[in-house]
Amino acid sequence: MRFALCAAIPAVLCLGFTANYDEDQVPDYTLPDPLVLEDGSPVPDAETWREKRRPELVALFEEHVYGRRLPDPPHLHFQLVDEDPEALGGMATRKQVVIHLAEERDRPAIELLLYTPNNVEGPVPGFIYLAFWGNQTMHTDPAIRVSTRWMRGHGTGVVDNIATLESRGARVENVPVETIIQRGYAIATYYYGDAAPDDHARYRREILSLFLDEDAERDGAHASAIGTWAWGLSRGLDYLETDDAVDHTRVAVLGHSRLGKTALWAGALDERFGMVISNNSGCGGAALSRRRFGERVSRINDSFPHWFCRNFRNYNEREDALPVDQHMLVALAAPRPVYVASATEDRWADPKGEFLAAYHAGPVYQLLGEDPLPVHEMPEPGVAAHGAIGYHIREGSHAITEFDWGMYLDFADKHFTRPL
Ligand code: GTR
Repeated sequence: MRFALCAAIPAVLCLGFTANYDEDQVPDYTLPDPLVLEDGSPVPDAETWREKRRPELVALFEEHVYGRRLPDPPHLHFQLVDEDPEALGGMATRKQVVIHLAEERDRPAIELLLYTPNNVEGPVPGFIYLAFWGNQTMHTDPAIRVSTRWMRGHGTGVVDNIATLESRGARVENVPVETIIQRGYAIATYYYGDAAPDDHARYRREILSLFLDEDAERDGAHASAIGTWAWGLSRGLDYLETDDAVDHTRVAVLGHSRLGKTALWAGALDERFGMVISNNSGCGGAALSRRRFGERVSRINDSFPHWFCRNFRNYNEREDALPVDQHMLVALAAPRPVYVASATEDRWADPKGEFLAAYHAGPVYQLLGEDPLPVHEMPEPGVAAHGAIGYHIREGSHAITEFDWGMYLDFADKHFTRPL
């Protein structure tokens, strides 16, 4: 899926913004060192990383990029609204669970769809994935509840910002459910708009209505939409912790594009996720901001002012002043396996910047005794580079494809089958 017209054309004026796609025009930059504390002293060992540097970095990302994390929910109640032990022709068990977050209120609530394989002894490892236009777009299974939430207008089968029955299966290419099940994994999804509508005027209407008032943005580090979508992923994991079919210690959090940014932030905040996967996440996700290639901080803040906190706007045209860069976000997954994936035509997301963020997270992994990326240069398209940090670049455009999932399943096989 592509939202950015700017991405389609080499260098184009978009909302008065010209993207750079020329590697020679990438400025010189110095990345902040993930292994140097704010007071200038080095991080010599795993304990200093864990006790001092990691919390420092989380706080810096909260203050300057994604906004402060939300507190635990005031109320949490799981309502199983559907269960079919013979779903997908008998290969899987389907459950749909409404995660209630407020007492005596229907909303806010998150609707989780879960398939678990029937032919494998549980509990099984799995993936939790954010859906763009409702769980019903992920598969043609007619029992999937159709989202009734507000959604952005350009999805197939979305009329007047509401999903219609036409949207069933409209995004089947995003998640190869049968393949995932056949390989012995569970797959859970929720519609990100359950947590926060993806619209500046509306994003506070669901979960944030529990925590923020209308003046919230006076606080430069107010909770953002990305932070709220990430919080919702953690509530999904709260449910998975209660489901015996799933091994909740081996759940990979995975998202594409804006939801790839979200997956990285969710994995940074919530260390219960056993693996973190970012697909084509670009600016504000895996791509290094300081490269100023493709989409930039100023452009993303102008186009999507609710995605990040207000303080992030202080770095429009001033990327070098950021106290962090995105390799540090990748490093916050450590020592858990983390994966960054790019696509050759997705220059808006800066594939090289995504690769370099994965690469420069390496020293943190090494400090913690884990393998960094096994390569020093970007691999050829289609070739896997899988240490505890994984990377691939695939031929093609901005999307999550069966090929990407094949790589993620291989990576999960490699890491989730290791003795814990
Ligand atoms: C674009 C945005 C990107 C990316 C993408 C998406 O419009 O500029 O940062 O997140 O949307 O989410 O598909």
